[in-house]
Amino acid sequence: MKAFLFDLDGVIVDTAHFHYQAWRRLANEKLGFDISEEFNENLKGISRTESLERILAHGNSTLDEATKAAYATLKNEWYVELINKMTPDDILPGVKVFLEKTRQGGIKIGLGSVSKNAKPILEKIGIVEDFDVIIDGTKISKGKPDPEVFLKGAQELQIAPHDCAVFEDAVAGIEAGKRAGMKTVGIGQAEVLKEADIVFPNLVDVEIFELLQALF
Ligand code: B16
Ligand code: MG
Repeated sequence: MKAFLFDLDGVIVDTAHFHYQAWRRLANEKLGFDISEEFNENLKGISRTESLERILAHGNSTLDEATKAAYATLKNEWYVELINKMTPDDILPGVKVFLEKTRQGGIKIGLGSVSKNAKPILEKIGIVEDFDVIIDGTKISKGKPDPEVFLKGAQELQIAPHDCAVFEDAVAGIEAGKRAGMKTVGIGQAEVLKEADIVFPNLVDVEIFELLQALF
């Protein structure tokens, strides 16, 4: 195993809650319906435009393309207001230590996120320097479950996909990792992330050697 590729939202930080707040505000103020936290699960790892499509379908609503673009921009403005308040305290438990162990183990570190806000978030939480490569929504044309985001990460690191492991909290992200031909580590609930090679509730106390043994 030569590289670990990390998803951002749900693995490094919990921005899913901010995405939910901003989408909910849009649904309430502009679309005239509500979305539940349970429905928000369907938006994890899904691109901004596809998320809006899913919300509209959920509320049996349709909009013209110009309005969709305006609403996606508005949601992002509200989302950016929320992430601007993030600090290093927002890094999820176990992440910093796990990144250090990864580095010490001689394994490269990459980010594979479909978010166009990924880099500013890493800067806000002070860990942008920990990444050898950052692939985000500005560098890809297809969101998860398409494998593009992880294949680009491997390519930029010049490491073969089968020598990479993907860390993901979303079903769409695990599928993307598998389609890329990589090992997959689920972060969350095993009942949800059924397709992952192994699942941990979070990165607290995860040991590299034991993880690699479990994967092979
Ligand atoms: P943005 P990830 C994803 O990040 C989120 O899980 C998803 O909810 C969001 O819609 C997507 O980024 C796009 O984000 O609007 O900031 O470009 O899980 O791939 O790190
Ligand atoms: Mg995620």
